Amino acid sequence: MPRLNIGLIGGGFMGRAHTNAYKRVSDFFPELEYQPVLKAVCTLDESICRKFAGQWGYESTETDWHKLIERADIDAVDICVPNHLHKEIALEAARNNKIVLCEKPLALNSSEGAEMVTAVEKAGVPNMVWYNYRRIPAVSLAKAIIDEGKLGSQIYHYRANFLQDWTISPDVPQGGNGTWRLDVQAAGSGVTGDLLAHCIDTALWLNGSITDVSAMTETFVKERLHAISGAMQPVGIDDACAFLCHFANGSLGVFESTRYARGHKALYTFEINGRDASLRWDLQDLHRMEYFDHRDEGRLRGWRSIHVTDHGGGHPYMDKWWVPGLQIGYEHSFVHQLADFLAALSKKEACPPTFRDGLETQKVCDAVLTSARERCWVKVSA
Ligand code: SOE
Repeated sequence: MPRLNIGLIGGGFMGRAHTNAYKRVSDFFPELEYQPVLKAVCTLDESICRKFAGQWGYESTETDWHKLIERADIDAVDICVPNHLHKEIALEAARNNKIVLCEKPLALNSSEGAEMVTAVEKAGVPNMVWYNYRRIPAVSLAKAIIDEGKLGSQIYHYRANFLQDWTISPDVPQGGNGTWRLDVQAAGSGVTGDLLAHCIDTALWLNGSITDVSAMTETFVKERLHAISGAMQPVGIDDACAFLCHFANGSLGVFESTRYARGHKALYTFEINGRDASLRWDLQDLHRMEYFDHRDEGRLRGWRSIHVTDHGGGHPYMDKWWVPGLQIGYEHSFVHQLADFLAALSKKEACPPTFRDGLETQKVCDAVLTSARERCWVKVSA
């Protein structure tokens, strides 16, 4: 079985989620030709790096990502560091002919994203962005249902939310481990790039391209202590963002995201309404897809709650896990995405979302932020 030597850069939450996928994928997808090997992990702090390597089973450590990329025994570079480092690492990895896997969002903005697309495409290296929610079985099922045209000849509405509440306290610092998402230099934006990017990626996949947007953003806490500089600094990220949009298929979109919705930890929901049917999904009930079909007999017509765990019923990915009725979770979405990537690699095919797909999401994020700043409708750049 060919081995695929992984070099992971970053040892945080996403580093763990991806590593779990590398460890699990061959057990549950034994038919895959490529087997990931945890070759090296890289973080700046040597003791953290060693601890991570020991806990997760990486063979070696590096504290300089340039060195990791230059190593001849690394086949794939996985970028799990704050957003402002994605571009530089991806460009160097592509120059060194490595496969490049990048945590979302692809970049700080679409001009950086475009450079990254050029780099991987010029080098001809396989690439993918970790928009993992596509591979939750209920979301993949939604995609199949939509592609079969079951919602009807016209789609009217797409709405999505991603709500959290973890930054309400003004004592949460910006910058540093875990809180770099509040530092505009490291993150590029706030909820737009962190949370709405997920909603946008799923929406583009399920409902096609977005043509123009009208957005508003707010920064509720204006100053925060910076964990690295130790100084109070203005906050440059958006704490909340909502936008309206038009899709190319004629439907209307409404998106909302915030880290100030008290009581919500990670409420990601979407709903699509078509001429004949609607469907909706909720991350906190992630194994269910809700479906309403107006063509059902009137007396029995109503919302169905489909428990997406039955591979006999054709539910995506579920044949890989347990017996029908037993559910899986968040971490499995990464295993599925990796399995799809490895299968595509064997066939020498691209596995979406590629960097090019990630760039489309980035362009919508850019248009959203411009619209909020300029208080007007903005076209998404071609
Ligand atoms: C932020 O809290 C966060 O961890 C995002 O960065 C992830 O992409 C999202 O899946 C969950 O929330």
